[in-house]
This record gives sequence, structure tokens and C-alpha cells, in this order.
Amino acid sequence: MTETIAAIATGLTESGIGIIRISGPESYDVIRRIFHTGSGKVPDLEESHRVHHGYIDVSRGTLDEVLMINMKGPRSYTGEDTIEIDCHGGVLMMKRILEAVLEAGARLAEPGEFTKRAFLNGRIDLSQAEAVADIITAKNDRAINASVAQLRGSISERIRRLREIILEDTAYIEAALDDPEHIELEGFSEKLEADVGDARREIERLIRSSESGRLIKEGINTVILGKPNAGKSSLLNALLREDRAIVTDIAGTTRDTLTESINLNGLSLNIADTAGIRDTEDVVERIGVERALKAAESADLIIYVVDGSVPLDDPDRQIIDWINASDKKCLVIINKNDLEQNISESELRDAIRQDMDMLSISAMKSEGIEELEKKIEDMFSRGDISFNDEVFISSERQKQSLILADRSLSNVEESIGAGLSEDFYTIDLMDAYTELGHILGESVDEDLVDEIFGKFCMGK
Ligand SMILES: Nc1nc2c(ncn2[C@@H]2O[C@H](COP(=O)(O)OP(=O)(O)OP(=O)(O)O)[C@@H](O)[C@H]2O)c(=O)[nH]1
Ligand SMILES: [Mg+2]
Repeated sequence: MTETIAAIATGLTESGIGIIRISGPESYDVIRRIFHTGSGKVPDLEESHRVHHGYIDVSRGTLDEVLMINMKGPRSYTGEDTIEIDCHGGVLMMKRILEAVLEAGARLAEPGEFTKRAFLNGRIDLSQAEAVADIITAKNDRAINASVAQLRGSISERIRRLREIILEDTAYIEAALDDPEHIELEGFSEKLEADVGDARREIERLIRSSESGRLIKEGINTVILGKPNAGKSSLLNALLREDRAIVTDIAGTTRDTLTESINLNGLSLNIADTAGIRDTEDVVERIGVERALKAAESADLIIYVVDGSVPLDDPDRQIIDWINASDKKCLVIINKNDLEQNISESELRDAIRQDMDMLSISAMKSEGIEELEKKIEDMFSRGDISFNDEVFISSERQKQSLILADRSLSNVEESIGAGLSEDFYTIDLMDAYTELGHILGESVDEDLVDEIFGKFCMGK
């Protein structure tokens, strides 16, 4: 980290202001070479965290009138000496100033390199760095809230507390083994058992939260299933409040899946309209049906649309069989309730899985759509882990570490149960300690660190 790096921190589109960021030991030298105040002076950078007004001057002439902020390390994002230049936000202008900065001695930063330095300099731990990336890509309020909490250390704090307890217990055992005359191990396994039990409950809660974490971060993958002409595309349009999908009275109108996103009170619903399910000779339609079922396999929620104006038939039974055989969350919509009804709710209830929520709507008239949205929200806000909890595990990496830590602690419990001697416990305890440390970024492979930060955007 002896090199000084620079990048455009704002988006490469026309905007009011563009920010070029410089970080590293030579940041101050670089800016002194190209920045002058109105009276042509090199700025006095003695005082940190000050805003200077002036010009970026190079041999070619003056590039722009800018504001420049100097931040002395370690009180900066990266922990290093940092300079930020606020210039006019034209794409060409930002590129020109970056070029001047590079000519003055900095090198172009890699994606995520600023945050990587913040991590390597101990400003933030790895779970917080991951939160930074999540904040930037967040698509809804809940995702942002969860990521900000994580950035503020909500996950880190819990992990640290768990590690402290494990370390204390391990240290006690080690000390007792070293000095059996003065430190008593008698009865300690009960305390250890209680500590390990508490830790496992906390870890398992975090592991379970990862499912909600994923749904919050990526959105709820929802697939609309139903036979041709049931009104699936009409439902998608009603939810989007836009005529997005083609609707006709010809059965088999939709051939390919079409996915759109809607925001449901801070939850993202990625909702796919699909080809109507039926046995068909038409090659294109058949591929559509296969795609529909494939999308359904990986969905978080199925919305089964039934045409209430016609009796249940074979294609309906095919879908009902599929739903009954799966354990997916599912919502049954009896559509076309503006027409005379030929299906009753009780008839459907007899045919389909017990736990099913049902709702009667008219997609064409957009009636019952708000109730449907409320139902979906409720479905995902109740249960063991709700979206109202403040702490979520949102990365697969963190989840894997938690699973391994939990396994090691379960070994400790087994050893205690089997009455094995204390030195057996300490190996597994330390494994759990190390694994939890990986979440914070302790002793993780350089490759993994590069991989995590490589996914960041430029300038972050
Ligand atoms: N009366 C009435 N007609 C509806 C309703 N919803 C859809 N329709 C009509 O039913 C027909 C089929 O609607 P679509 O939304 O295309 O049905 P689909 O399920 O997407 O059909 P495929 O794409 O062929 O599988 C159209 O003529 C719609 O206008 C409704 O709530 N009431
Ligand atoms: Mg359709």
C-alpha cells in the first residue's frame, strides 16, 4: 500500500458535481503539483479536513475550477492521506482531471481498492466492507437499512461477543492445564456447556436470518403460474400498473417468461409472468411451459392464477399436483371475479395443499390488487424470522463460516457429553473462534479478499 491511487468516485454520467478521489502516502504531493488557489499559490495543507477553493492547473492550462478536501490519515475512509476533488460533473471533465492526477504521480485504483485499503488498515472489518458494497447496490429500503446496520457493526459486534466468550473459556482451560494446582477444572464443563449452548443458539439464529437477508437483498423471486388465458399477464400488468405484457383472449399468448420488479413497501418482488401450463403440440409454446416450470422450481413464491369463470380442468390439476408436491410458499388467486363464477373456494381447498392463502380478484379491473400486495407482505413478515429483525446475514460467505463454527461447537458439546478430557475441547473451541474470525476478515486468504473487493465498483 505504498502506492498512491486515484479514481473517479462518482458515476460516469453528466451530473452537477464529479468527485475524484486520491489515497495513499503521496496524495498531498500529487495535489500540490496540480492545484492552485485563486492567487496562484500552492495550498497550505497543514490543517486536516478543510475545503479549499482553487483551480486544477497543468502545463496545458487550467482544467477546471474545483473544491478540494484534504484528509490526513488515519482520519479518512482508507485510513491514509486522502484528497477529494469536487469538479464539474461532466464525463470528459472528470476524465481530464483524473488524467492530470495520474500524470502527477498517482496510479489508477482497481475496483474496490479504496475500501480494500480501509479494510487492510483496520478501519473496517470484512463484514463492514461487504456492507459498503451492499449499500451501493441496495434496491429497497429494507436492504439499505440492513446494510447500514451492518456497516455500523451490528454483525461485527455479535461475532466479537461470541468470540470473546469462546476465547475466555479456552484460555481458562489452557491455564488450568498449565497450573492444575491453582486453577480448578472441576465443574467447569457445566459452565462451558452453557456458554456453548448460548453461542450455538445465537449462531443458528444468524444462520436462519440469512434466508431473510437474501430475500431482502435480492428480492422475492415470484413466479405466476396458471393455465392459458387464466389472466397471468393481466395480473402482472395490474401489479406493475402498466401494460407491460401482451394480453389477448387467445390461449397461449405468452410464450416466454418475462420478469419485472416491483417495490412492495420496501420489499422487492421480482415477478415473472410465464406461459400458460398445458400439454401442447406447439414447439415454441412447449418450451415456454418448460421454462415456466423451471422458473417455478427456484422461486420463493408461487402465485397460482385460476380462471374463476370456468371449471377446473386438466391443466389446473397438473399445476395443483405440482404445487402439492412442492413445499414452496404459494398463493392462490381466483381471477375474473367480475364474471359469473364456476369455481368455489371450497372446491379448490379440497384439491390443494392445506396451508394455502386464497384471494378472489379481477386482474382486468384491477380489483383486489392491493389486498394481494398486503397478503404477500404478510406472508414474508410472519414466522420464525421476520423482516423486522435488525440483524441479517446477507452474504453466503458469512453464512458458511457460521455453519462451520456451529459444527465445531457441536463437537465441543459432544466431547463434554462423552466426558472426554479438556484438551479435546480446546481444539474445537479454537476452530470455532477462527471460523468466526473469518467473518470479520481475520486470517482470510488474500485471494478471497481480492475476490470480495473485485466485485466493488470503480472508485469505491
Ligand atoms: N372478465 C375478465 N377477463 C379477464 C380478467 N383477467 C384477464 N382477463 C381476460 O382473459 C384473457 C386472457 O388474459 P391474459 O392475461 O392474456 O391471460 P394469460 O394467463 O396471460 O394467458 P396466456 O399468456 O395465454 O397463458 C384476456 O382476454 C383478458 O382480457 C378478469 O379479471 N376479468
Ligand atoms: Mg400471458
